[in-house]
Amino acid sequence: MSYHSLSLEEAIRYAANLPGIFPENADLQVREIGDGNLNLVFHIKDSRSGASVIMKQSLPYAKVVGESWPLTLDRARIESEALLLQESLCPGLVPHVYAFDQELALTVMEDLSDHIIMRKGLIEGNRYPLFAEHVGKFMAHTLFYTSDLGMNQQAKKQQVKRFVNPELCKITEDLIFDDPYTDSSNNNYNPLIREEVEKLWRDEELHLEVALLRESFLTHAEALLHGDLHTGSIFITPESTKMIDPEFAYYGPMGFDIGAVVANLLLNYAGQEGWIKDAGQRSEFRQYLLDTVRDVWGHFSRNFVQLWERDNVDRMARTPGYRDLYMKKILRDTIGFAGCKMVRRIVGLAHVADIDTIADPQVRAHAETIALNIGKALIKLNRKAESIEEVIAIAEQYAK
Ligand code: SR1
Ligand code: MG
Repeated sequence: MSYHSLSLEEAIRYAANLPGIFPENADLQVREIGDGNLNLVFHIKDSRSGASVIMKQSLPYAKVVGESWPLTLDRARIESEALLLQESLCPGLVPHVYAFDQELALTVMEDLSDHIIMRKGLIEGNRYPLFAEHVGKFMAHTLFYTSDLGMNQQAKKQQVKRFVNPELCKITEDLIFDDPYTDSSNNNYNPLIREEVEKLWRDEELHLEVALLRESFLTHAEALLHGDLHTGSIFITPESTKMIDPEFAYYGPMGFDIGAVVANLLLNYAGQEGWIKDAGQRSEFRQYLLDTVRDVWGHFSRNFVQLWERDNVDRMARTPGYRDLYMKKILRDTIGFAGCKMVRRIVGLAHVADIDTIADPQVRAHAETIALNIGKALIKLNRKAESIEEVIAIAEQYAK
């Protein structure tokens, strides 16, 4: 079938013909449930057997903007290949891919309807005690085993080729590392914080740090990243965590993924201004979020060091002192990228519901200012940071 976006009826017909998924007499029901910025997502369920799948189809443009922003369909191949690779490195932490159709840019995968999007869960005030362990393991395994530390270095170069993703990287380069720092027509911010935004545009010390982080994003092909690991790309229950949506996957600096997780926990932290009214309860939930930031870094770094000791393929990586310097660099990158990812969600094109759906514009502006201040402070800290505790101290300082 040549490429066109599927109608609901076509999606059902397509699903019915998938080998080995639905029984002959299936009564398939379909809903389009895509709420992201880029794709169609069909949920297809057999009302008789209860069997179900997700079919995700890439559109040839960015849905969030419209047809005026064309976007490669190759991102569907990248996503399905990344999911398969991640599953092989980290079974149970990503949805299983049943099939991929290159023509239609369509991936058929495991239905995770018993999970919820983590961003929604955090807005509702839910806690996820296993999240830090799961995401820390996911990042350590996927980043270590796709890097020059954990795989054959010539095979890695071939793998870099498979995951060259210029159009999606360009979105990140513009939306995260450029637009927010100038008066770009892509920007989108609450007029009540205009003064804060103008300060950001004039802050040359900040711009220098962002330029260095941008350089790292452009040039440091350290490992295969998820590339967009925010809490909207995570399906969760108290027992289970699944990382979804790696269409931005490419070879880049490891701290970019870890920074995305940290940033999105801190965006929710800032957004709590508008969610939990009782000051005591708000501060307790915020404490939980900060503990989670600490634990995400802790689980990631412990897992990564363990893999380094056990499975490192590079003799020179055993040089005394090298591992500690490497870990410090990942920490510093994590902090810098976390800061950039917070700032972009306040000033840039695409925002987050944790803050954007706060109804009262004054309360929203307060939450936005907290997020912006934390983000800027993290960016300025990045090259000097020694410990994740400094991130926690910054968050506490600006939420006072
Ligand atoms: C035009 S796409 C906007 C954003 O949505 C995705 O989730 C990425 O974060 C991207 O920057
Ligand atoms: Mg996405």
